[in-house]
Amino acid sequence: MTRPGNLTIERALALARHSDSPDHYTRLLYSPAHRAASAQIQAWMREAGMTVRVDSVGNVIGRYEAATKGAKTLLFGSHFDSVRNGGKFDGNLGILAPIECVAEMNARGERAAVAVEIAAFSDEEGARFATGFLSSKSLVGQFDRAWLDRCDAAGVSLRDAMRDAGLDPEAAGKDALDPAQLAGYVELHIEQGPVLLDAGLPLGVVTTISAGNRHTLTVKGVAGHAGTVPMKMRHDALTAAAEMVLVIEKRAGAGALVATVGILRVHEGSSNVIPGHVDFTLDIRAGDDATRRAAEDDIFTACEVIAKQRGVVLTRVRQSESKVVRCSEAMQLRIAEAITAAGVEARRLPSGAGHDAMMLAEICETGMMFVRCGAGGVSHNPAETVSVEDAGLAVRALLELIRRFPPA
Ligand code: HGY
Ligand code: MN
Ligand code: MN
Ligand code: MN
Repeated sequence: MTRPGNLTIERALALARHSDSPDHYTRLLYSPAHRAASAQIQAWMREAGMTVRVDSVGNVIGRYEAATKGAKTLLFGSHFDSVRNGGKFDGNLGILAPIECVAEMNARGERAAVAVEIAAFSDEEGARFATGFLSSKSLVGQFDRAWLDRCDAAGVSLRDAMRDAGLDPEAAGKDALDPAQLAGYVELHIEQGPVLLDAGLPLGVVTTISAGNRHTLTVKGVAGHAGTVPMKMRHDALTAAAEMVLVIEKRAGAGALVATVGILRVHEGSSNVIPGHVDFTLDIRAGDDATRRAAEDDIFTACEVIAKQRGVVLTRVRQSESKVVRCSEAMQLRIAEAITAAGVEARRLPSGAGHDAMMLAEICETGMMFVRCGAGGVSHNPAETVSVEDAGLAVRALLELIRRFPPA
């Protein structure tokens, strides 16, 4: 085996060159770069001795047979779409490291007691259609056909984008996995935070995955001439939204949750027009659902008061919701044993980020293994980085996990 982790890191950097933008890494669902990345992942899976299929929403699923026919399947996976101007390892690492493992086993003619599948999910971030976890939801039978009518910023519907990508929207979501075939799901992912870095540890075992709701809030005021309308007579949609954004930040600062306004759009904006129509996104997360719900109630009540005071109209849509997920104890133990066998202390920690594992947890024993993030633990940022050593230890630990997995 070449130095474990080398192949994974090299390929992550190569895969990031399939980007929608020439000057930073962005890969949105079904874009030309997304399709090129899909083809590249398929080629690497075949090279590793896997058979490959592409499902109804563009998930790429590689399969490496077990030593005996009829064995259950241990599924690995993560996503190959990205946020805008993202990091090269978010998602991709959880596809490429398991491929390196299978390539190593294949080179030795080695088979495990379970079949190994790797799912490269086509859309986890939801950056194009605001449909978080679309493709893992589809794989667990939760595809929402209403998503087909959602449009991206250019007005292209998911339905048309699927057709352009050679997929049949009518077939979307009709090929969910059979849970009875699964021995479990394990997602390798970068931590996207500083905990392992601060602890001086390369790998971790995820205990819970915090849940996030995503909303779009729309503020309608009165557009007007920037030069003639006195300040006191304005119903400025943008200053109302700005006050709401600061209220959101203040409420989240009250503790035990995080809230982010990642996108704010002034519709038909001009420098000499008082904004009449603004919308903004709200991503709100907490370690438990009750805390998050209470914060949502407080925030929406406070925003309504601001709207009334400023004579603007506030409407809101919840784009997606997810519940806090506890990784299965059995899988946490298996992952911890594998990490220990790779010669590393197995630290347990929660995940503040959401992951496809949240969806798979609904149908099978699910766990996650974290890899230390360099550069201060930053992620969703081009500075995101992982060392070859840590990727190598992750490959070693995953191989231990596969080799120890009992015939289910
Ligand atoms: O938003 C998240 O937590 C993940 O990166 N989709
Ligand atoms: Mn992400
Ligand atoms: Mn991710
Ligand atoms: Mn994720």
